[in-house]
Amino acid sequence: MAGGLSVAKESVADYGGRVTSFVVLSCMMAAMGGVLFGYDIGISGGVTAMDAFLRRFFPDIYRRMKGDTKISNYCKFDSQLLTLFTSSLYIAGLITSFSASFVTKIYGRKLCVLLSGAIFLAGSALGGAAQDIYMLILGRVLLGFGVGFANQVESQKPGLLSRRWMSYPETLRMRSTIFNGFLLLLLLSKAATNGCDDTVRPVVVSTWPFVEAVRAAWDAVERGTSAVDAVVEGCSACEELRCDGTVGPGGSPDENGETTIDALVMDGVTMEVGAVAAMRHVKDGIRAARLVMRHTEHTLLVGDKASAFALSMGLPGPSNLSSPESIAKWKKWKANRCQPNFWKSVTPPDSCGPYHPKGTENTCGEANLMSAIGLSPSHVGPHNHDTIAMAVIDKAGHIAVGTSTNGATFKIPGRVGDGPITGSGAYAIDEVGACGATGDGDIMMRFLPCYQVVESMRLGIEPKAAARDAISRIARKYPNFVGAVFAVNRRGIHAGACHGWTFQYSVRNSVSEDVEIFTIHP
Ligand code: SD4
Repeated sequence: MAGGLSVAKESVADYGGRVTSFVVLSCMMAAMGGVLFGYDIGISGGVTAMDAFLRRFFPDIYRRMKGDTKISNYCKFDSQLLTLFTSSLYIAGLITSFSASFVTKIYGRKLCVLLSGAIFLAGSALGGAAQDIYMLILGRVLLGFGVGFANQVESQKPGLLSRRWMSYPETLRMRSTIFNGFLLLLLLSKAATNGCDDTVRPVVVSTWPFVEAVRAAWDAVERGTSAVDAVVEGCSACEELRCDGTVGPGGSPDENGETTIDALVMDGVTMEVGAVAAMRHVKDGIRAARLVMRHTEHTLLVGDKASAFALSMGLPGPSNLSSPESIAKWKKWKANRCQPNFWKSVTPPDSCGPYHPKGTENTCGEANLMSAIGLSPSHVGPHNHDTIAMAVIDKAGHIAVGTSTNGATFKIPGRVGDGPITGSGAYAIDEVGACGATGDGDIMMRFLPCYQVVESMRLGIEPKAAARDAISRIARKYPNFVGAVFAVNRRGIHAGACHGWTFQYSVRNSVSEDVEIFTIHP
């Protein structure tokens, strides 16, 4: 790039003038042209790290980037096409610069400047309208031609040009004009880039490959439904489908063979939460949670009282939540002397209960205890489960989360997992983003991992680092725990982290054609 303050002797002689402030300013403006290159380096680097760009033009790299946390970034971006995209501008600029001086000498400066400007604009237009990567590359090649040519035109000796085409002051004015124009374009494009909002919305994110549940939420949010209602639609679909037998009725029998349900819904705008825990005889966990949120001042209702509330508010039931599979599973477990189970430091250590703290006598059988506190042993209730935790960002940008699960298999009756615990099973704040969790809820709820994730994102930490941080806080204290979280920020950027198992989460958004599954390794 031409520029600087030196004026060739012969030029000064031709002009017979002085180094005026106009000359100095013109040269400074010329020097600013160099910013174009620096800017482009920044732009192409930044663009190739943008989710929306990669999803559209390099879906394979995008999948590698999101899906496999074990592979180094160098390998994820290992693409000759991506390298060609980045370097095409510089190669074109280099090649053009070899010939620009000669062409300018023959055809004149004005024509060449106009031509290079036109080529540059054509390159910009092509890049803006690009439908595929080849149009993008061609656009960048044209940009390179334009910049390379214009720079060399500028570096023609002013004296030589002035002798042939214009007076020296005119060449200076022209130089100034060119670079003012360059600078203006630069500022405009920079402003446009800054203003460029790569927010993706609506977005649905869910734990595990619960594809139908995500589709149900997506259909709802696409119709214009609120984030809260879309979350309820999505989790409810999972309950009905019993998502791979892991959510809703028919799974995770407790020690009595009964399935109970934990569920939560949270509105990231108002921070209202409704949740039910250890709910019996009602299969609509997430709808019961929404009823708690909408029609009570409470946050969490539990057990039989949660069931009574849900039934009184019109949800169907009472139902037997057991399934033939959950009963068979439970019988097998009983036949295996109730092993494994969730007891510790009790006697008997390796057979069915009743259990007592180690070192104390068995003074009261289970049946006696139950009748003493006025309860009958639970009916067999089926259900095995995992957790669906789901986040939705709706068209208005509002965020909601929900969970539904039938907890841990062979749990001690009365146990509540992390699913209905705000900040543990899920959490959302409109201005920041959301998180959903799955895994060993007994341990995870001690750390409120989703609260941690969202608060980290509030401090500016990217979703991936926030998710990893929350998981590693748990792993430091419980190296053998099994669990995972997903994080999604308000712009729709998502990530996952896990420990002790391979985790998958599902995403549907406005730039994907269907639900995408992302795999995260511990
Ligand atoms: C729970 N977190 O109740 C649930 C279970 C789960 O994958 O998510 N399993 O502890």
